[in-house]
Amino acid sequence: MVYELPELGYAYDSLEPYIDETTMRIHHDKHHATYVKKLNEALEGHEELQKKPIYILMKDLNSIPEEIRTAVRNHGGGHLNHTMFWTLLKKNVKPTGEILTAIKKDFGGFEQFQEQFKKAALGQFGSGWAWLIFNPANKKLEIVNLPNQDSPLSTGKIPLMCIDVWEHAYYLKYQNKRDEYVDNFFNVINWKVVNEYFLKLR
Ligand code: MN3
Repeated sequence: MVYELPELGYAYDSLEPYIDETTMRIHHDKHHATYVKKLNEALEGHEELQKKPIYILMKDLNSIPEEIRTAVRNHGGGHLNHTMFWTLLKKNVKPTGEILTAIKKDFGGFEQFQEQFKKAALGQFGSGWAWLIFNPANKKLEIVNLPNQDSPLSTGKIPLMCIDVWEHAYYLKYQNKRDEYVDNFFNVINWKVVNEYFLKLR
């Protein structure tokens, strides 16, 4: 095993009632674990690639040999995206710091940001993620949605915050009501951590 499933870092039930314990257990222990397992299988025999952190592989997918590129894109993306996602979750943390200032500046206000983020999360047809990213090209925050396990890093964007809108992320509790899941997700964003990721760009 080269890549490993990271610890969640907090209790599975600590996001209740917004994200339920069973969903967190299955999502982390089964879904994320499977991405890690399949990523490791894909990279068997590719010692040079195994030495690199996963974000480096995702930044430059074209450098991955074609026969394993799709597997790395899917399972490497799954590993990277979920690894970030777990760090972003904590109940009742208010938006704070320079990230809040930048959100207000680039979206016209925090409520406008929330609206646009929700729209991206609901507008992702099928499986995927909505992202708050930093675009190095114009130095602005932007919201994008991407299908499957695609990473913003693969298109030169820096991910700061994200919501998983694969059905496995919410279906047990919310069934078809993705909009309720997204509304409640705003109660579990750890803005302190998002702010730290934003400050690292300086
Ligand atoms: Mn997921």
